[in-house]
Parts: sequence; structure tokens; C-alpha cells
Amino acid sequence: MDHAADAHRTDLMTITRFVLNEQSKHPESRGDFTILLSHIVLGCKFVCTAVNKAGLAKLIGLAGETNVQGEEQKKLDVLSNEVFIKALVSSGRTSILVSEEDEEATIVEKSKRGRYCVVFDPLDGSSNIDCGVSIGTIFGIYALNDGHEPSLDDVLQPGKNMLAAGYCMYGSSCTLVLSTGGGVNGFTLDPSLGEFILTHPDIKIPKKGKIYSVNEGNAKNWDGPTAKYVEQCKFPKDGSSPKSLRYIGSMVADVHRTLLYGGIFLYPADKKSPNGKLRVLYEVFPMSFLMEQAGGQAFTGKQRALDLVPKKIHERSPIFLGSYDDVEEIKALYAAEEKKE
Ligand code: FDP
Repeated sequence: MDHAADAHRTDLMTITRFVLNEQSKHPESRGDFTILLSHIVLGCKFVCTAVNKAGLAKLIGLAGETNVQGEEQKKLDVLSNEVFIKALVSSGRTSILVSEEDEEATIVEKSKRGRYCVVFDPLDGSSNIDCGVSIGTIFGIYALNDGHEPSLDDVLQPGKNMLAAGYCMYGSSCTLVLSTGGGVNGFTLDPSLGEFILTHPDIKIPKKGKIYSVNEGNAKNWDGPTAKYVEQCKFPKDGSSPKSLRYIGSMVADVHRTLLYGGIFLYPADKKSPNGKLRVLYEVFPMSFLMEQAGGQAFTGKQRALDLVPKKIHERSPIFLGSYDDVEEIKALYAAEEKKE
């Protein structure tokens, strides 16, 4: 019997243990971040259970509909938002929350305030809920600037100022991917234990990938560099093999695949949507943060994505993210276009 291997299997690195280990490297730390993260994890577990039960529990459907008992049904994304807002406020560690679901930011009442601001999309990819495709929660965490009343300026910060970012994917398994600025780690929910266990330590994205991921239905409205890049993916001029196309249309799932297998995910600007579709604070920034931490790149078509300074909480931006070399190629095409102008 291989006792060493057995011991390895029984030595479970839960996400809490992992974050506590990280925390012990910073003697000044007071454990606030660990508490905040445990509340985010609770939200993810709740949403995971709700997503799994959605078909049975009739959680899907329109918000405001009533069920057979005459109770009002809550749409899954509305329910997920409520769960996250309540979990984050009750953590006592947050001061401002920005959610994709709420037009205005939530300023936490004084008695429950803490040192962090959380920007999040409680259930991204919601158009996929009703057909069982993987969806996810995306979040980013900023520190509150000390000694003043919390204001929107605390979250209208470039993505490079984030302390941590992550997502939880509700797919064939429930996977939480997290970076606190020292690399990227992936944890899978063990449903029998109710714990996220470290299954993907120190994720590094391949330097170059074989997959491109984009909604090609928008091609007629693309700008020159995007159109040229996608053409190059299909008809490479350097004799290399064409890339494969994979597009789920659910950002967390598309980015998760890109992170693990390499390649590029694009949601470019087009004539109809000059700023693209994806939201800066809780889609573009957290995913760009993770990509950079895994050795990849994220570019807006004009600049490094994490350098962007948002002016509004629900601002959008085009985004190209993934393997270092693949993003380098699209950057070269935009640079050449700029030279022509
Ligand atoms: P959804 O509309 O289903 O909520 O930003 C939301 C998002 O999904 C992303 O998850 C996804 O990557 C993108 O929109 C898909 O957009 P298209 O349908 O325009 O391709």
C-alpha cells in the first residue's frame, strides 16, 4: 500500500486553508480578507446549488412570475444578486458593492463597514441559464482608501489596483479560480464535503494557443484589425495550422477554457457597439487580472486592459485576452492600423 500517496490524498487543501496560509506570509494581516473571501465562497456555494436545482425548482423564468402556491418567483440572477449582497454586507468587511444587477452602487451602512470594495456579476452568461450551459460568478476586490467616506472613486480605479479577482464556474463541476496577486489557483467544490479543494495549483496559460473564441455573427461590423486577426486564425500565412473556433457565449466558460488550454478570447468593438459588450469593472478587469497573473495578456484594442480608468460603474470596453503570443499578434495589428491613421 502506498501510504505516502494516501497521505497526499487525505491532506486536503481547502480554499480557506490556502488563503490562511497566504495570510500567514503577511504578519500585519488581520484576517479580514479571509473572512471576506469566506462570504464570497458561501455565495458561490448557494448559487451552485440553486443553478443545479433550477430546472426542478422552477427558478428559471421571468422575475415577477408567481408559482402554483401564488408566491412570487425570483429569477436566478435576481436571487443570486440578493444572496451575494447579503453575504458581502454581513461579512462586515465591505464598504461599497457594485453589482451587474443593480444600477446604483450599494454603500454599506456605517455599522457594517469594512476595508474592501467588491465589484461583481452574480450570474454572468444568464442567457444560457435555461439551456443548462455553464455560467458563473465573476468578482474583483479593491481596498478602500483609508480615512474617508466611501465613494464611487473607490471603485472607479484601474484594474491593476485590484487586490484580488476570481470567478466561480457552475458547470459539470463547480470550479472557483482565484488570484490574490501571486499567481492563479483553481479549487473544485467537493459536494460531499461542501468544501472547495485545491485542484489546479499555480495555473499558467500556454504561451501560444490553438483556439480563438469570438461571436463571428458580428463579423460584418468589425473593424479592420479584428477582421484581419480572425482571418489570420483561419488562413495563417506562416504555414502554421489554422486555429479551432470555440465559442460558448458565456464569458466564464469561454475564459476558463482559454486559461486552461490557451488561445484567445475576443469581444471586440463593432460598428453597432463601439465599446464592445463586456463591462469593465466586473467582467473585463477580473478576467484580465487573472490572465496576467497566469502569464497571459489582456488588451482593449488601445491599451493594456488593466490600465483603463473607468468613469462609470457599468462602463463597457472591447477586450482581447489570452495567451501571451496570441494577444501580441492582435496588438501588432492595432499598432499597424494606428500608424496608417
Ligand atoms: P449574457 O449576455 O448571456 O449574459 O456579458 C454577458 C455575456 O453573456 C457574457 O457572459 C458572454 O461572453 C457574452 O455576453 C455573450 O455575448 P454575445 O451573445 O453577444 O456573443
